[in-house]
Amino acid sequence: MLGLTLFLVVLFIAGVISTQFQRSDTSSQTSAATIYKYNPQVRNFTLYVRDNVLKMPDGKQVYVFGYTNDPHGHAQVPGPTLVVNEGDTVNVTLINDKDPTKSRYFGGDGHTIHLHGLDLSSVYDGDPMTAPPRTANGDIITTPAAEDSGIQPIQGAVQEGQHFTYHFVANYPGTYWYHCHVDVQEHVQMGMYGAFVIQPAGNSSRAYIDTPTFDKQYTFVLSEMDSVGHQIDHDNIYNNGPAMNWTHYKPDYFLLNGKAYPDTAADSDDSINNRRGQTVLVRFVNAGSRVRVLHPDNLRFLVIGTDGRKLDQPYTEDTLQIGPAERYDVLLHLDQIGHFLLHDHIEKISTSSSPLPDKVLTSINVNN
Ligand SMILES: [Cu+2]
Repeated sequence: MLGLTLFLVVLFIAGVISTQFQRSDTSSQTSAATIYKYNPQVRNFTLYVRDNVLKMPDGKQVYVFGYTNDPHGHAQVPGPTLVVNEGDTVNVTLINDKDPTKSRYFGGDGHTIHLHGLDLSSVYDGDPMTAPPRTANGDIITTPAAEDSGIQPIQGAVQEGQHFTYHFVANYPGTYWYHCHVDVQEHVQMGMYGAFVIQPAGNSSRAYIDTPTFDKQYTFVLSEMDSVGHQIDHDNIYNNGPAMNWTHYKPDYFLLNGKAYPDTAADSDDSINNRRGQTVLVRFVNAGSRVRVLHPDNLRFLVIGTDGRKLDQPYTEDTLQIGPAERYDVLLHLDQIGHFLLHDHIEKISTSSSPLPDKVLTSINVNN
């Protein structure tokens, strides 16, 4: 009799718990819908072009030019990560007030911003070959009558003294990137790139509205640099030396967010430092021109999105291949305490100056 009573009590408790789980599920669905009611904002960004000298861990100095949001600062490599929410109206203004490609020998190349993956019209696509004519204020000339009215149309790159605003609505959550589209091989290699992130409307703890939540997110922009090529390019612009032949590009520094290991490990934005049980989102952007094959020691990537779109079927991988210009959104569940390293498994990818070809990009530290 006692056994039967206990059995009935257990059944009753199980029933209550299961009802509560169902209620909890229902309420979480309701709150997700509530959160989704987000009032889109207008987001304005301004980027300038400047130069800089990056210091590598071995002391080598590499000349770069790239974007910055600080008119009084140096180039940031990568450029600032621009973050908006789904549905936002976005204006990105490029002000070319001090072109680092202009010198006593050259008039300057000019620059643009190509928003890779956002599929904008040719007006805002940043390709100087296809951009329609515009006025000195950056207004697009749409009718022949405007040209007849004496306005001198401007085409191609945004030259020194000019500015242009790229305008669009952020339609799809995901990870994108931007880069200059003038003399692409040279300008991108010299540092003109950055990440562009669209978060799902009203939900900054998920990469997409219905993918698992994360505790912290990281944006890891991968690139490489040919330090000799950068010096040749600098000497070409400023000393009228021979031009760099970029088909001879031979990178000797492999970077994550513009830094080589171990400098990445010393920065909390460029290395993963979290507690056991937490989940982190990593948005990988390959802004370089080499395929990368990444492996996080003792951990597995859950790939949930790529190239600005959610995957219908997420998949698990312990080795992730990322081609040039590709982006991958991955979740890493940190289920064991320890110090792990994020490696590249391609043999040639090692910083030439390091004593051993360890191919490490950054560290992952999981604490209690
Ligand atoms: Cu440029």
